[in-house]
Amino acid sequence: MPNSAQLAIDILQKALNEAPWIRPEEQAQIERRIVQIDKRKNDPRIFVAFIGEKKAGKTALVRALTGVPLPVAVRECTAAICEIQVGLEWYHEATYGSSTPERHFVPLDAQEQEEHLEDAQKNKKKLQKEAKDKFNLATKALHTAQSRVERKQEEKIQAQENCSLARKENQKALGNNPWIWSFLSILAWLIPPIRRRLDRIEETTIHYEQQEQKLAALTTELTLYKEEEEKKENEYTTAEEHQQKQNKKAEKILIQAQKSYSDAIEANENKFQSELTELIDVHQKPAERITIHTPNANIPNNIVLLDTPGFNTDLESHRRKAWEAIEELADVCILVSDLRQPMPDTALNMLDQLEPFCPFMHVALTKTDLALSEAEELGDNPLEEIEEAESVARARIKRHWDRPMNIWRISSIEEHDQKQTQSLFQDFWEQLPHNARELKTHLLSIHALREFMDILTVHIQIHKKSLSKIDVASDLAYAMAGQLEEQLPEIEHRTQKLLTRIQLEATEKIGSFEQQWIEKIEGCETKRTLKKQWEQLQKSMQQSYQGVAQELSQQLDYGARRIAGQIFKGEGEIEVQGNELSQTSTDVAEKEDQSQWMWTAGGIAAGATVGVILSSGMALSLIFAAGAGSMTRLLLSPLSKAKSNIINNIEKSAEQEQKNLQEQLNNLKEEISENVLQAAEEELRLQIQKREEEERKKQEDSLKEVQSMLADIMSKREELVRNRP
Ligand SMILES: Nc1nc2c(ncn2[C@@H]2O[C@H](COP(=O)(O)OP(=O)(O)O)[C@@H](O)[C@H]2O)c(=O)[nH]1
Ligand SMILES: [Mg+2]
Repeated sequence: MPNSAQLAIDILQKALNEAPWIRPEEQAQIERRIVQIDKRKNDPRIFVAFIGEKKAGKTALVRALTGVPLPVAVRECTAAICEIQVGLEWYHEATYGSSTPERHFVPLDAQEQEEHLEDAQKNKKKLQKEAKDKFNLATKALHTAQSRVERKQEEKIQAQENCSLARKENQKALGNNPWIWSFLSILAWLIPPIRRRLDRIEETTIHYEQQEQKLAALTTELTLYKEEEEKKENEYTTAEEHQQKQNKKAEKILIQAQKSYSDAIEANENKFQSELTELIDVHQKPAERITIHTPNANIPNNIVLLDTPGFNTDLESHRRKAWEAIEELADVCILVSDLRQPMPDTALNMLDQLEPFCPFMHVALTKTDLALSEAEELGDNPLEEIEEAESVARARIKRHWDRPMNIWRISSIEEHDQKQTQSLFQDFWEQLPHNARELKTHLLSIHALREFMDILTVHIQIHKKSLSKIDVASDLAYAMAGQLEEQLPEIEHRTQKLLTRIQLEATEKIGSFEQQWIEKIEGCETKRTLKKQWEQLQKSMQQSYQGVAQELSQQLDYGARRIAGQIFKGEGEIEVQGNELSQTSTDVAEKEDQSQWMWTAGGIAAGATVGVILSSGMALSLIFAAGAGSMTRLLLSPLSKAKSNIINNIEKSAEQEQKNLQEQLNNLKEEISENVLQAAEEELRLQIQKREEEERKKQEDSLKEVQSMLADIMSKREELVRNRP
């Protein structure tokens, strides 16, 4: 496995782990690249992809090169990615979507027919041998009979000669007058020459008769032999006819067996072809990918041909499929284009897209046969027209692809064209660069890093944009602060309610002090205790009034802050929604019950001053208290009179203090409302500012993070680019 692949996978994986802000679709894209690169690791095969516009003739070319019966049509046809390689037997398997094959080729069983065929072949041999043996025997018997006849004929000729010699001898012995010898025979005993002559005659006659008998016997024998020969001849003819008949019979059986075997083979071929059509044709139920094995393609084992749907197909999913296959698999691309309209713009654009993925690209200009005949029909010079078309193609490609490449002119349909195309590609297969695969992996790795860099660049832009957007968010917030002002009547209303409540409380509190003081005065039994008590009371009255004023001002502060909180929260009226701020205020609302929610930070300026204002009004009440007259005068009066005098003073003082508090609180109404509003605004501003700063810091930090990641990947990529295999 080339180092670049593992290096790229490691870089991408690490970056993905460190970048939780990557969006799901970006993550999916990077993970897809990782899978693509990873898949290439253990696959040594070189993939040659046939790409181009629909109907350019890609499938027809692959078909011509491999003999695989891929569906070809005048209309757009190929909808699946087809991987074709050499195998021991015809085979295909289809994958739909997931990576496990879902359908594969199961051939029809042709074993029975094959056995039949073998039997018929054996039977033919046996019958032929039997008939031949018989025929040979008959031939041999005939030959024997024939040679016997020949020999007998020779013997007969010899016997005929002997016979005629014997007859001549006999005639010679008899002389010219044979009849005389019967007369002379009586004289034979007297005359020795006659006797000798007579002996001679008798001897030659016997010899002659013997020879004649012999000849007659031979003639009979020859007749028999001839008859025998004739019989053998008949037998021979029968044997010959038998042999011919047997041969014919065996031949017939064999032909039948051959036919049913080839029918079975054809049925399988048809099945294979129709299944392929079903799996590939746009109009049927095409699979995603199909792997096809062919036993008789003349391509090297380590090469896979890839037929793809046209990249200008109307179906987006097919375009994507074709493109993904090219990205992931194509080590070498063959751009197929109709010679009659060579290299249209879509094809040229494809070249630009291919560049980062494809180390080697070549061009096949198809349908040369059609171009030739069309030129001929138009009365043009066909060869010139073709040369012209090729040079147009070459010129157009040149602007988009400057690496070395082949440009072939081919035809894919007629058998002789297919043969020529095959032989044209033969050299090409043999000369495929051995590092094509490694180079492609390298390119893909570099491209994947580039893609990640693009994603990071987009993130940097997004970060920068949202940094400037923080101001926009605060603009919005300030606009809402303006809205707060509109809440003034509401604030005043609530403040009035608060004041009324506090006034009531003040009255109650002072009333209860008054009660206590009066009880204390009334409880004095002597003038001495009365004096002491009154002196103490005068001191503590100031403290008590101060205490009440402080408590009230605390309540006022608390109440004002609550109003500020309620108004700021708006209780549904002013809600800061659609930006960061609303989230924060919701968070707060979640933490605290709405009715409890109050202004916590900052404080209400009114609250801080109220205490002072309230207590500064107290002087008059104290003077009223002191207005009870001098202690000596008091003590000179009878005890009961003194007590009622003091009590009177206490009542006046408390009344004055209540009045004083009420007046002051009434005067505070506007100021408090105003302060509530200001505080709310100030608080809003502070919070916005704080969050804005936090947000800015966060964004700046992550911007820095993305920038450093980008720089890191960029340098690693550059290193990878330098170390091209
Ligand atoms: N005469 C002729 N027709 C061809 C040739 N190549 C393809 N065709 C026809 O062009 C049409 C489209 O071919 P096909 O291979 O399906 O195109 P693809 O979409 O690029 O795969 C079909 O009707 C083919 O028969 C060729 O070399 N000569
Ligand atoms: Mg096709």
